[in-house]
Parts: sequence; C-alpha cells; structure tokens
Amino acid sequence: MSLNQPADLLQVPTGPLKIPAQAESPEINPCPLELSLVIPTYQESENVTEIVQHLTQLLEARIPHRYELILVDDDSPDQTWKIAQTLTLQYSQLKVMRRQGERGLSTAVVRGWQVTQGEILGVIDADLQHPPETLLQLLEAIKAGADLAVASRHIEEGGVSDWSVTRRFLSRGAQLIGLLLLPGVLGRVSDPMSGYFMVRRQVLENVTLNPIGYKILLEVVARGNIRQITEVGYVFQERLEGESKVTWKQYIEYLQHLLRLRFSRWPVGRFLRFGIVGLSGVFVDIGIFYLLRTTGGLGLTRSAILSAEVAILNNFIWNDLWTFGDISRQQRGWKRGLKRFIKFNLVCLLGLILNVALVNLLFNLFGMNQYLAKLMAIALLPSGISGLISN
Ligand SMILES: Nc1nc2c(ncn2[C@@H]2O[C@H](COP(=O)(O)OP(=O)(O)O)[C@@H](O)[C@H]2O)c(=O)[nH]1
Ligand SMILES: [Mg+2]
Repeated sequence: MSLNQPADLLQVPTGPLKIPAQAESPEINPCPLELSLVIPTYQESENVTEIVQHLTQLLEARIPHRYELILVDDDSPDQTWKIAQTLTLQYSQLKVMRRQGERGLSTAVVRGWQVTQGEILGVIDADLQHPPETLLQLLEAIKAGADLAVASRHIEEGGVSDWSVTRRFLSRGAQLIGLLLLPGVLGRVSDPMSGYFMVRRQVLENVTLNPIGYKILLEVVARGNIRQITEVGYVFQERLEGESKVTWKQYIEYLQHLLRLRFSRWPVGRFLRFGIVGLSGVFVDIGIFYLLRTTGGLGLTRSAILSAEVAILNNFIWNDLWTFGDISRQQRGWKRGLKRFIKFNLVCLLGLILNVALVNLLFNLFGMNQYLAKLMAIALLPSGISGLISN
C-alpha cells in the first residue's frame, strides 16, 4: 500500500463457511493478532467513519496494533464500502471486504472471520447501537478464560432504549420459541439474539457454520465447542443515522434457522423416525375424526378436538418410545414422563386451537367438505410439527 493509496479490498472467500485454524507458521503470521473484529454493514455510509474512529481509539489504547477491523459490506448502494476503503488511509488496522454475490448479515460475519488471523473473533454493528466501550469488557472476559463473551440486553445493566412494545414483544416471543425448539442452545445465554460478542477462534476452528438471516450467535453457540460463557450487560442504543434493515423476512429466516439447527442436531435415523411418527399422526387424526362424526355422531368441533388430541397422544407415545427413546430412557419414571407429556401437549395446544378453528372456518364459512377441511387443517398445521418441540 502506498502512502496515499487506500488499501486493496479483501478477497471474498468462496465455498463452505468454514472457520480456518490460525496459521502457526511465523512466515505467514509473524505477529499474531489478538482480536479480529468484524463490522457488517449495509447502507451505513453515515455511521462508518464514526464507528471506525471510535473502535480504533478504544483498541489502540488497550491492544495497540494487535487487532484488526474487518468491515464487510454487501455492496451497499450508498457505497459504504468505498467510504470505508478511503478510511484505510487513516486507519491502518482497517480492512474492507465488498461482497457482490452473497448477501445477509450472518454470512457477512462468517466471510469476515474467514479471512482473519486473530485469536479472538468478534462482531459489532456499525450503527453505534452497540456501545463501543462494552468491547473492552468483552475482551477482558475472554482473557479471563471465557470461550464466548456476549453483550446482553437482558441481564443487570442491560436493556433496550427506544424499542416499541411490538418489537419488544416480537423479540421476547422469538426467544421463547427458540427456547422451546432448542433449549440446549438458547438456554445457555440470556440474550441469544445478541449481535455483539466475541469468541475464541479455537472453539470454531474447522467448524463449518451454516446460518440463515441475522442470528449468528445461535450458530456459534450451537456448532462451536464452547464450555465457558460470560455475559456483559449493555443498553442497546437508539439508532441516530440510517435505518434498521429488520423486516418480517428476518423473523421468517430466524424460524428457518432454528429448524435447520434443530434437524442438524439430530442423526438421520431420528429424523426419519420423526417423519414416520408425524405421518402416522395424520392417519390417526383423520381416522378418529371420521369415526366420531359417523359412528360417534359427535359435533364438528368436538370431533376435531378429540381426534387431534388422540393424534397428539399417538405422536407423543411413539416419539417418546421410539424417536427419542435414547433420550427418554435417561429420564425414567412416570413423573418425568408425565412432565414430558404435559409439555408436549402445551406446545401442541396452539396447533390444536388453530386446527379446530380452521376446520370450522373451512366447513362453516366456505362450505368445504368436512373431511377435506380436516385434511387441509392437518396439512397446514401438521400436529407432528409440534413434536419438534418435545425433546
Ligand atoms: N453485510 C451486511 N450487513 C448487514 C446486513 N443487514 C444488516 N447489516 C448490518 O448489521 C448491523 C445490524 O443491522 P440493523 O439493521 O441495524 O439491525 P437492528 O439493529 O437489529 O435493527 C448493521 O451494522 C447493519 O448495517 C446485510 O445483509 N449484510
Ligand atoms: Mg441496528
């Protein structure tokens, strides 16, 4: 790099999102860096100068020249990457990547980590909603032995500043769904949605990450080899410049991500058994519904409720004995079994309410054939899906 030429853009890695091990050879890595901090950006032209300046000031005071800032921009129309590239003239620790093929926050973070050399990998938003000062506390936590240090809004000294009731509700709701689906992952941190954290490279070395959407931390906790986690409270600041990119799409992607992680944690055999049990539930549901409506002479709603409940019981028993037999055998005793059944039922309850409501709607409002209505309800809200949540 000549004195008045900005640094070249970093090459964008291709292929799987695998985190490489740190190069040990002194030729390739003569002076190992302590921290590689990724700043993902999309349309952040108004924030980029300030965040880079602020982070440099903090880190130079603590670990002078032993860190790097990797700004990964997804070809923002406001040319965030170009502004950042000009900043490299002033900030020697800054490197810039401009992605043109791929898009998305989580993959941007991983692509950034893939080209880094630091012992600690980190991520921080570019829009100053993550107070830069917290960074030093995260660094301390890792140096004190944590594998993962998470900045959390949900512990003491943490919070959100200007969120609407709707966003708070959606955020907490999303966390609850995640807890039900992946207790072993979301239960480990108070703020699994945090996009502000540091992780020891060692725990991700040679791990292939496969995130969808925004929530890179979920992926790190689920796939990393993490023992000790430390959380540091912070208040999510108001955004002063630019706009949030969060839309409904991110909520859908979050659900997709949860399901992908859920399934990836299951061996293929378990997945197949689960599918077979789910299918058996469909036959039980429609069969019992038919019997209750014909021989039983029961009303539509009662038949729909009863048949769905029998299907839930069917799915629970088979899943408990067969699909997740190995896990349930470790939790013996009728009390624990009953607890599992109640939990399973509670989760299925929502599906059941929607199922019955849909049968009524299709039959009474649209005059659809009752068995077709029931089948549609099963297809749209397969009670088997709720089995996902049971274990
Ligand atoms: N590279 C990249 N960065 C993104 C993308 N979406 C959001 N970001 C950045 O990720 C950070 C958080 O995004 P933001 O929209 O502020 O989310 P919010 O704070 O949850 O509302 C900001 O620095 C954004 O510029 C994306 O698709 N690609
Ligand atoms: Mg933001």
